[in-house]
Amino acid sequence: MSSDPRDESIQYEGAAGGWGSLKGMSQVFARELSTPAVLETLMRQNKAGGYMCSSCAWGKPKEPHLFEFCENGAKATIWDLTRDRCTPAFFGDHTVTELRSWSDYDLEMQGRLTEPMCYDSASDTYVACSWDEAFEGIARELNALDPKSVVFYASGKASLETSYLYALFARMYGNNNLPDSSNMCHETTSVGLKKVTGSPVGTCLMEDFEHCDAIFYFGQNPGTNSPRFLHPLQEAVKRGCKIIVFNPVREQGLVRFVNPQNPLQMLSGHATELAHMYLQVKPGGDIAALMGLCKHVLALDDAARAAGKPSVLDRDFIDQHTHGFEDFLVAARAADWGEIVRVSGLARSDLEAAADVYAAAENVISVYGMGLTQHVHGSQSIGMLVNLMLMRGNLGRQGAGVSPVRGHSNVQGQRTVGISEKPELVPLDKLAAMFDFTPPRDKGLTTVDACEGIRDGSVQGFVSLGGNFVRAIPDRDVMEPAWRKQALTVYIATKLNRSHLVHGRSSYLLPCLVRAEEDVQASGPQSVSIEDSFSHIYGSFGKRKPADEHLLSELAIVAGIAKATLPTHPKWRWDEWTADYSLVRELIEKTYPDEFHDFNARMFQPGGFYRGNPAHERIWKTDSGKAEFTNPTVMSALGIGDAPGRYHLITMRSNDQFNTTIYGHSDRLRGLEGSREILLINPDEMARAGLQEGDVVSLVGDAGDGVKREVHDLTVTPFNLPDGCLGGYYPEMNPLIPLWYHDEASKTPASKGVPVRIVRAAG
Ligand SMILES: Nc1nc2c(c(=O)[nH]1)N[C@H]1C(S)=C(S)[C@@H](COP(=O)(O)OP(=O)(O)OC[C@H]3O[C@@H](n4cnc5c(=O)[nH]c(N)nc54)[C@H](O)[C@@H]3O)O[C@H]1N2
Ligand SMILES: Nc1nc2c(c(=O)[nH]1)N[C@H]1C(S)=C(S)[C@@H](COP(=O)(O)OP(=O)(O)OC[C@H]3O[C@@H](n4cnc5c(=O)[nH]c(N)nc54)[C@H](O)[C@@H]3O)O[C@H]1N2
Ligand SMILES: [Mo]
Repeated sequence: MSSDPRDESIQYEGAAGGWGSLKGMSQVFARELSTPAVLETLMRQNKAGGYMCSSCAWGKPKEPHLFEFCENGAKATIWDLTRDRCTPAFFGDHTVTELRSWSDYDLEMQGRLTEPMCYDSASDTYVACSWDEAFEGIARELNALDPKSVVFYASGKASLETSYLYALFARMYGNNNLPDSSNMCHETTSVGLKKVTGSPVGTCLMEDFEHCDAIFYFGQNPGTNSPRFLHPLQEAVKRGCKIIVFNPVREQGLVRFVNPQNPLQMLSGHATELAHMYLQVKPGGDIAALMGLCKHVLALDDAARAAGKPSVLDRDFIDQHTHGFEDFLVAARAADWGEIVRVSGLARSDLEAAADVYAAAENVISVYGMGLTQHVHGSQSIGMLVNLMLMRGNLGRQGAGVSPVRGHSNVQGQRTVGISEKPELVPLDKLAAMFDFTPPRDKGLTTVDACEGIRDGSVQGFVSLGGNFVRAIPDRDVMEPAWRKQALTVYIATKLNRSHLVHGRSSYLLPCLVRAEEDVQASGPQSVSIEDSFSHIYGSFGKRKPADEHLLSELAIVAGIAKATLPTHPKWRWDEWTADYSLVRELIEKTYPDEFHDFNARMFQPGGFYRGNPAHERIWKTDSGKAEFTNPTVMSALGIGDAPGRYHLITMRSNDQFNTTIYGHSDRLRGLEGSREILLINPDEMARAGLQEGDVVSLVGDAGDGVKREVHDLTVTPFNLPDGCLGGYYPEMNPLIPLWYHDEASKTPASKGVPVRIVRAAG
């Protein structure tokens, strides 16, 4: 396929941003946007002293724009601040069995939950209860269960303060079963990047984007998932920085962009062309593509040295800071161009041209998202990406580094303050001393482990701090029935979703405040804090009137459950912590003094405060004490290879959704409107398969394990994609992903290369 970003193709070619993004927002939310309080909230979004958007984890600049929000951040805020309410009367009118037949969209459209609800099996409805009844009921169930059989999931939004107490409570209760949405997302980074750089998070700061000469951009879709990233990308391109994109899909956000904050661009409609080269790599083809880049950089180095010119490699850096280079050299020289081209689906000349850009650039940043992490060998792709960066010392200096773009607004921070199933990552000795208890030391359950436990009955209780777990996980058709065999499910949530209806024998729905809302406790109004993709911590202060008088903050709910469940202890001050969150920040500071010193004083600093990252300082906390070159054991990141009739399915997000929350049916930036029940496939593959546009087909799993996996009624839609792959939406496609199909190192489900076959509808 062409690498020319201006190429016309069978999909929307308008720019990202521009009038479209304003229209996208106002069409969906005309009614809410007319409310002055909503506009006032948006004006405070992502600004020092304001409130931090609950959508993505992109950084909040020191000098914010007048409107420091994007189309999708605004949608998330407005979605939270809806006027609709899902009250006890609603639950009285509908049995849970009936509600299970509703669409996910219709469930969330009922609006904000208002009162704590408890499942009543006699009437098959959720009925209102008091907070005390909820806490005591949950405590009774938890105390009747084996602590090892209970899971404490978190979905990446809740604040640092709440997350710290949540993890503490799980450990006091007796387990490390603290999977996070990160286990379906960037856990490949937490494990894979840590292995080679010693740091589980990105090494870049936001300022680095002002100093880079090239950006190598893998499998992340900023136009939809982190739109404020388009501003620094546009500025970088204007400075002459070259962006090289590797993505099977031509995402418009990376092709061209009209800045909605720039009146001249808005009026003239003049877009900035972003991608210098757009390489439509095959799903899972990144290891091969990166190997091609590395091979060509080596060839350039050989040629330079033969000609008596300076080395293309940063040999001083390699000698001083890395381990394993000689072995990697052997592997890279041995790698076969034929295989690289076949697996990546890219032309050798394109890879060489991209490597020329890499070698000519003084400073390079690599960016990546789910396109790398959600593969069976995703951690090896990250290893290969770091190999490329290490060759020219592009780590730990200004304008260079690795920048994974995280998902939920505080997903990185939740890990920082102890939500982790990996006890070795948590300062347990310190917690033991601070709180006078014996923390469990055994390994906790990841998301996939938790699912296996639910399937085989060993997990009997599931507490969910946000999220919509049963919709987000693989193998939905196996998991949903198994889910209901649990003794207890507890959901701390803002809106009704599918997971709440697939409940355990005893089940509680606990409605909470959102981040934009005022949180008043005994000591007065409270603020909370979050961490972004660049390891910066920000305070957030909500001002909106709460959606309902019965709502509690997430922190108060967690503390309420903990207090009711655990014995009293003079050091376990749940009421005091709830009354004054600055006391919780003091605990965080005491637990992590290097990162969080002067936490309360620094949290509202413009641009946030940096908690530091050793790899950014070229301190490598790896086994060898150096940054690691690694040799991939495979060329394709896919877990299951090609076979006749088999396709590799990419499950993707539309522009009108936040994960399992569907705002509407417009995927504007891809030119796809009106339906999510579609199957994207390129016209050549359509012809080979004898399919016509508009045909209705099914997808069936092709993982070879004998388990039946199916999704029906998908409309065939021609789309610009590489051969051999298909596109469809997450979460609709989740029944097709086998639970065991995950990254080998981190167990992140491999949602981007799912083996499937197309089956025509009968008749
Ligand atoms: N508006 C909005 N914002 C969001 C979210 C949302 O749903 N809506 N979700 C949030 C969350 S939790 C997360 S994790 C992030 C997710 O943000 P992203 O990391 O952008 O995740 P995806 O949209 O799932 O997919 C990323 C890209 O990977 C490409 N891709 C697929 N397979 C491959 C491959 O094999 N190789 C390469 N190179 N590319 C591939 C896809 O075409 C797609 O463009 O966004 C966060 N922000
Ligand atoms: N096939 C496929 N599957 C995937 C992915 C994929 O790309 N493809 N992506 C994966 C990724 S990256 C992720 S992160 C997971 C996401 O998985 P989750 O994080 O579990 O799911 P979300 O859809 O983000 O959760 C939405 C729900 O959270 C609740 N909620 C919203 N705001 C708040 C709040 O402020 N507080 C509380 N307590 N609750 C709130 C609402 O009730 C809402 O219904 O899905 C994963 N699953
Ligand atoms: Mo995510």
